[in-house]
Amino acid sequence: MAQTTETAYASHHVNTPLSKNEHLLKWVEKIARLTQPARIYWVDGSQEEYDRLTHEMVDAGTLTRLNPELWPGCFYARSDASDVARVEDRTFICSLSKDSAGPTNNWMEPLAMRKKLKGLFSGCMRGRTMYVLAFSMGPVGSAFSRIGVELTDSPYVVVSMRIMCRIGQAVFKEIDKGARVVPCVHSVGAPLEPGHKDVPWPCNTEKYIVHFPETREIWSYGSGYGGNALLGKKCFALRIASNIARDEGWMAEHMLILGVEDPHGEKTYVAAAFPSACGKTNFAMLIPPRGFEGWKIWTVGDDIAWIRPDATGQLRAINPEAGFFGVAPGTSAKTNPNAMASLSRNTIFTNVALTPEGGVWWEGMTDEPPRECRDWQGQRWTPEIGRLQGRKAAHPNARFTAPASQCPTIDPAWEDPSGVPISAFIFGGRRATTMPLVYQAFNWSSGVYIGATMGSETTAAAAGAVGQVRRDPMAMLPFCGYHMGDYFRHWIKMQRTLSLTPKVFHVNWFRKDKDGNFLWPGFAENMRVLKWIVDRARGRALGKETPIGWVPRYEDIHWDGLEFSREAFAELQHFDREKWRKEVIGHEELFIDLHDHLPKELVYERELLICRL
Ligand code: SAT
Ligand code: MN
Repeated sequence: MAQTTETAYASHHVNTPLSKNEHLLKWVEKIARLTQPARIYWVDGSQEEYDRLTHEMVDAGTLTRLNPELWPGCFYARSDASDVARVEDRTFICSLSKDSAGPTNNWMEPLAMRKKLKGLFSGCMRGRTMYVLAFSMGPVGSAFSRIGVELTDSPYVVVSMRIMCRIGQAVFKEIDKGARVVPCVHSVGAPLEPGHKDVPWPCNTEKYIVHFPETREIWSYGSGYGGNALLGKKCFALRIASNIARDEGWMAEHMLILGVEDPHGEKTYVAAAFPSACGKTNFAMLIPPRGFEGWKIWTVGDDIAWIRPDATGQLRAINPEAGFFGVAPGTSAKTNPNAMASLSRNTIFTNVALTPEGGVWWEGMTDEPPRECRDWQGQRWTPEIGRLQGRKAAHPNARFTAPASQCPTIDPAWEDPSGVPISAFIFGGRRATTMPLVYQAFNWSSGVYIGATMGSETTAAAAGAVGQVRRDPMAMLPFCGYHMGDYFRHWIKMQRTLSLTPKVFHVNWFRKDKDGNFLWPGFAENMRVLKWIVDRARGRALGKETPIGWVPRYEDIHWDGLEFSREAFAELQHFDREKWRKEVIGHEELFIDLHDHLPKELVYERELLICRL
């Protein structure tokens, strides 16, 4: 009987399909029969279409147009209070065997999950439009790039994806030429019954973010926010792409990419992995401080890197994205002027505060808060209310969605289809103790060990407790789409395909003294660390050997323009044997979980580290 109702159902086609690909057309029909949207619309990606969709969302109350004098082309959205971050405990890797997903991923047997999804998605788009959104991760036509089609009932997702990746006509053309497609189905899980009024941010308390790595499929239900819903980002470019990359011999990493240009015009590119909300965007857009006249940082990407060896064995990286989905709180003209310029127009803000002039504000944006505003939940907020009730105006995971092309330091090669050459990898976490400002791995396998055992304090980017140190290997704990032990093995193996091995570093901008004050000023001053890294990568700076790796001596850092004493530097770099013993025990806990897939190189590295301690 269910069969009859499904087949009897017909959605109204708003426009003619933009692709002739039979598989795609059939799949769209199939998902429409399952989800029963009122309308099907093929997204062409044009400006007119964007204008129309945003206009409709303003009418529906999902978006507020910001004051065009102050914020040209900008919109503001408030999410449901229950839908504000990625939901890691609702994220699943449904590989055929549980062992392929490994102990760090939630797993469910694929058939059982498909049954579950069938129930959830049955009729879930009723009353809504299903958008057929083709997107390319990476420049359209690049050999690096990969294509997906997201079927979604959220126009907010459509307009956000238009900023975050390449979408529409040009991508359908690639599909018609025969490009492989990763099918992605997304629903906010809130069917609209006839006569019912919609809410500004439809979503469902039940959430499922599901990946089928073998068949390269993504199904997302119940959330409209960020990485849960913009499926090109974490779901495709990291969880599914990490599987593709392992099979094809490349790497999909949670890394920013930047280029350092020295006063002679020589450019060195590095890729850096920090967990969500640990300053990747700030680092990627760094402006060199006083004392670094003639130096320049170029931004290639702020979140994801796809990296592969070229024909000569040199690693090259692209940024598969086309926009920044950055954390708003803490972003200011002081901390990140390039981000502020990037988000000054054509940007969608979510869960920041709305000022009476029709502008946006968030904690840390200005020294002086606005006298009055509406907070991220639409409540009246004043600095006094904030103080008395301990309420923030912006949600800590409030975001801006801004076109990368608007970044003043965007690298001229950021869309180069063959990517940029990578000379160094940097790993970093948010650590109050133990970890020095910077150290360099002895070699590739000790570098992989450092990345694999990385720890960081949790942030508001994921739902759950904030501020606890957890192991976050390569900043990929929430994003690796297969067994973490196999992922380490893949890292180890990558070196065999290279003629030039990138140098590996670990940084920590967040070390504190015993009174809880940060020991390092961070932000632009991180340039000093970056210069040492580049100099080391090019084999022209000295360092000192320690049990954990190579460290700069005080005189190896370029201090012009900053007063920073030898003593302060010594405290920042201090190697505390007791703390490191505890640290290594922390590594062991992760390794116990992964033991039967752990490459022996990492076991040996751990032994060597213990011997040196
Ligand atoms: O996953 S999101 O895209 O929502 C942001 C992040 O956690 O890095
Ligand atoms: Mn991220």
